[in-house]
Amino acid sequence: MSSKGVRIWAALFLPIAALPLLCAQKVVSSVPGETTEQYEVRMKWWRDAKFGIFIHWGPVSLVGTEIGWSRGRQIPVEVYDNLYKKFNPKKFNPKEWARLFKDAGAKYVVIVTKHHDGFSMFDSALTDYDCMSTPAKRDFVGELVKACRQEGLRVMLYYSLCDWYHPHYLPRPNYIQDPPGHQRDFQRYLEFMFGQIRELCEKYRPDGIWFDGGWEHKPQEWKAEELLKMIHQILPNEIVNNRTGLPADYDTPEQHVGAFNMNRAWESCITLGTQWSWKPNDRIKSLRTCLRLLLSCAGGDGNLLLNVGPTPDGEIEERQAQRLREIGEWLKKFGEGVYGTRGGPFLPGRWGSSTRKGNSIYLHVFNWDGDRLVFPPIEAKILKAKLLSGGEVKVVQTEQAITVIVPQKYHQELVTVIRLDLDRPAITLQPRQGPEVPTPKAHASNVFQNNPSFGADKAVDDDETTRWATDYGTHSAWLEVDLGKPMKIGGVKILEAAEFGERIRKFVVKCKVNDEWKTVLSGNRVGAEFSHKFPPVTAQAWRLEILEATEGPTIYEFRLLPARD
Ligand code: H79
Repeated sequence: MSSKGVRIWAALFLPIAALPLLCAQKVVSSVPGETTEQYEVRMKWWRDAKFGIFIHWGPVSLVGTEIGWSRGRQIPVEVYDNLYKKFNPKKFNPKEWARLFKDAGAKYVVIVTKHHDGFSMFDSALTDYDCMSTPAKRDFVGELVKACRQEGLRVMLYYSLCDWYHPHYLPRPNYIQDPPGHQRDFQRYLEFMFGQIRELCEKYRPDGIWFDGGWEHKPQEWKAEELLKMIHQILPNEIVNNRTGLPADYDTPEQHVGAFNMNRAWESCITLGTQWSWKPNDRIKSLRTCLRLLLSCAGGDGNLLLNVGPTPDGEIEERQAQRLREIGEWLKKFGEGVYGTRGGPFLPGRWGSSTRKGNSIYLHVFNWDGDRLVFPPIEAKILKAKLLSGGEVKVVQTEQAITVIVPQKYHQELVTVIRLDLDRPAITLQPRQGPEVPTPKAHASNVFQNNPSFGADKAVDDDETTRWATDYGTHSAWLEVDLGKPMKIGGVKILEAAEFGERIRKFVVKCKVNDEWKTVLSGNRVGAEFSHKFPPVTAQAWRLEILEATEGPTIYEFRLLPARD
């Protein structure tokens, strides 16, 4: 039987006394022959951390386009490759950055040392295309590593295997023309790459390497096994991600939350804005969304690696910095349900997510079914329930269900946190479905090119990265929402995709009472974020009527806020 087969079989039938035996089994990891127990010891800090910060920074930040990808596309190669001569981040203060990451509640950072564009942000003896050739002449990576360590943060280094700058990298990017007679020799690139990774390990002694850009070659072509062996010879406890093409220690879903998985470590990397490297006037995700991402990752037994893109001056812009501090403030109050937890037992969903530690289950609730949530039953007895975010919670446990009741006035706009204390370790519970909450149904007068990616439902999916859009030339439109049952609503929040212009110039919000549409709110501009409270009304059907728009209106979120009185 395969080792995976043994593990699944064992998990189902073996008594707890057999656990040490289980741990002797081999695991899929970056260290050949490692046992599950050895793997878990090596991964412990990373598993407990739950939250890390990703940093994408380089000469490209001067032009504000995407790192790596904009070379030879939006930015001509000759321009891109000479940006480093002007890269002089006068305000770069690594201690301030490290303090900010610490204040955000992050436990580790991942620093881009070389992206696909080939520029080394560390002092490399193997190339002059590095930070020491900038007017700043500073080892940005080195300074940052030191400052982060001083704040007690773990440090991992990002390294792109693909390198579209190196003269011996293959395949040659189609926007590059080699001088006549130049023969590319991939082996020479590999020597350079191995050399740089050796430099990173020996010089900065990171806690892990975060590879990227492996998709242009098979792991064998990268000599990935040899690469991991070299890394572990220098640093035996190193953690390595899966992007050499070998599975190594953990999976890396990008720009989305990974699926629930207790058997394989994973980390979602997600941008705080919409781009990896600095983009001026970028849209920054709301605090609610950031917490939702963090808690969905934790609830799925994964980590969140949240990306910041510092400015060309060397600052983390105030809007990003503020969001990080807000996350940190929240974590100071509610971190006990995040750090050191495992995901489950209830699967994450629209309702929220759950984590567990010791004898406790933490429920992180984002959406309710009225004043309650109905969970499937669990084998353990609930001894106590506490509403950590303030107020009173009532829990009714039967053989059929667990009903968690919290009066609407205690529902938090960010997230409501409940701790259930059990009569046994929460980790003994098998994962199971979470509660169902009604999903609003939406339809609209017009959808951009009838494209479902811009459908009316995108305005009520509680995801501010997707939007409802209308056709060009649309100057009025409506969006109708059916909540599934009558709900007492006390306000709205509307997020317009204002980066395309504040198109809405006149609108009303209506609800259907006794078969008649009643106006509860009227206004002019909406903009990036519009919130308004009104006297509570109980209704099932709601409408946003856009009476005047300069161009086809488009909306990320139309959220009806439950009345809290
Ligand atoms: O470093 C970050 C990204 O630059 C890098 N991985 C994260 C951590 C990455 N490398 N490749 N990809 C992401 C996939 C890229 C896809 C796209 Fe594109 C790049 C979509 C838009 C820009 C290529 C260019 C495909 C469409 C345009």
